[in-house]
Amino acid sequence: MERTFAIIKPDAVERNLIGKILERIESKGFRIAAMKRARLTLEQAEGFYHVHKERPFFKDLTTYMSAGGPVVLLVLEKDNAITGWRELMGATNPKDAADGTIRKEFAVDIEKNSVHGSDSPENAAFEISYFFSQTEILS
Ligand code: DGI
Repeated sequence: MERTFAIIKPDAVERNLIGKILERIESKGFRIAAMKRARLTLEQAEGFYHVHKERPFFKDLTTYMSAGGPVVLLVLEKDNAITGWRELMGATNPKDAADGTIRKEFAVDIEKNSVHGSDSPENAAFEISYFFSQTEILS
């Protein structure tokens, strides 16, 4: 059993898509091990996306993820959860996302792309501990 970290981003929360996205997650066999709503501060968003700090879109991304509205933070569990959640999310740019993926169905554009998912075991461990304490995660 593997854990990954997911965010339902401001664009999806604002459009009342939390339930539809959770339904997709659960129907693919993921267990929701932890979940909370939050409004990120700019500092939290900058720390979370620190690997992108030299990228041209860093300021827009962190501003969007903080000032854009509340998000839903999730820990998901399943065999091969990291890869499985990346597959269900689809490509970063919804124009490139495969049919049947969450981003293909719901994302607005490359920035407002509705969901986040960890891309490696190291990043999953960092991202889960960035937002959740051990006592908040129930297998
Ligand atoms: O892991 P992903 O979310 O699929 O993609 P990533 O880790 O390469 O980038 C993180 C987020 O940064 C992505 O979900 C949206 C944003 N982003 C990535 N590339 C671009 C971008 N935003 C803009 N505006 N332009 C980009 O080229």
